[in-house]
Amino acid sequence: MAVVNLEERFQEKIDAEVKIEPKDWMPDAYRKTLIRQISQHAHSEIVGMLPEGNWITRAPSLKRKAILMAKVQDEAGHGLYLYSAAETLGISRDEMYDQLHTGKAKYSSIFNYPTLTWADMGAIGWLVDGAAIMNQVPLCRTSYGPYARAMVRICKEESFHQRQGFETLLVLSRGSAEQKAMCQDAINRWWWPSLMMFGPPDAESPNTIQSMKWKIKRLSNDELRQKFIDMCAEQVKVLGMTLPDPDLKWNEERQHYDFGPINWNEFYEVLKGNGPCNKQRLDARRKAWDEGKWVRDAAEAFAQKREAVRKVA
Ligand code: BYC
Repeated sequence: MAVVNLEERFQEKIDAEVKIEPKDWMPDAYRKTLIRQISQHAHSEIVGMLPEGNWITRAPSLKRKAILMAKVQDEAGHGLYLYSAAETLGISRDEMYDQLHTGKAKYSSIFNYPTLTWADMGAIGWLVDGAAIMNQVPLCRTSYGPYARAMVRICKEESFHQRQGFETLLVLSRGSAEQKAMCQDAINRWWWPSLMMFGPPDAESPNTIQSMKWKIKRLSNDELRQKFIDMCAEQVKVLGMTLPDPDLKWNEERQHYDFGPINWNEFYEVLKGNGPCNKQRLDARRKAWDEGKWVRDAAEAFAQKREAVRKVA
């Protein structure tokens, strides 16, 4: 069949909400976009373990430690589902890791910021996981079957993560003057980077139009960002805290909150590798890869041994 026809039939399937599965024909650009997005998403989960992992040994109680450990483990699990989903598109896990370690593949800008106090664990849960869910719930209906199915479970876990973050902040917000100040400071530092998680403004987003046509993305970067701001502007009142934006104001006509300018220069600098922790994060991932070599070698040797026994039997 001519490629034009194949492309037309492919788009018809998408328009009819039929999921695309690994063995189906798909345009090269669709495959490439998905590999880019899913692998970037997987890398974000794995790198995202680092800022929180930093606080496991310093959690203020055994209960908080157990919760934080479970959350960080969930993130490892999310990374693994996503790497598996990307593999169905014909890229190997080693290739993806290599792209991360050589700086060829991106991961979410948010994980290049430091976690300075315990309140950051709450702010990450509330704001970072909150932004992640806002972005990822529509991905449960994304057009590529394996990605959509991975997202269902991920979203369930993310929603627990968000609640535990909010609860952590709620406890601090009702605590001593120092705890209140720590809570406000964490919100101040994480607010603007969280808004950048949704990606550049629609007018500067090279991928959005095509990704929406293919129903990889269901909502644009700006639409999701606005939904997130509307949600947080209300939730922050429950905490008795404020968001660090003097221009944040309910707009009756738009039925949305207006907000102040986002520093896109900072976003692009972080993407270029110039954020506060880019080097530290990549170094940690490369070190983990190098130090894990003996585990990979042992697993490989064991698999070969078992295969040899199976052949003899
Ligand atoms: N950070 O055309 P655009 C998590 C890149 S993990 C870095 O709008 P697209 C969690 C973009 O890749 C959260 N790069 O792109 C884990 C593109 O560059 P390339 C991660 C960004 O793909 C642990 C360029 O900018 N979530 O939830 O249409 C603990 C132009 O952008 C960012 C996902 O990955 C950024 N923030 O839209 C807690 C969700 N934004 O690749 C939480 C899945 C943009 O062309 N991904 N770029 O060189 C998506 O939904 C979309 O990929 C994005 C960007 C909305 C992020």
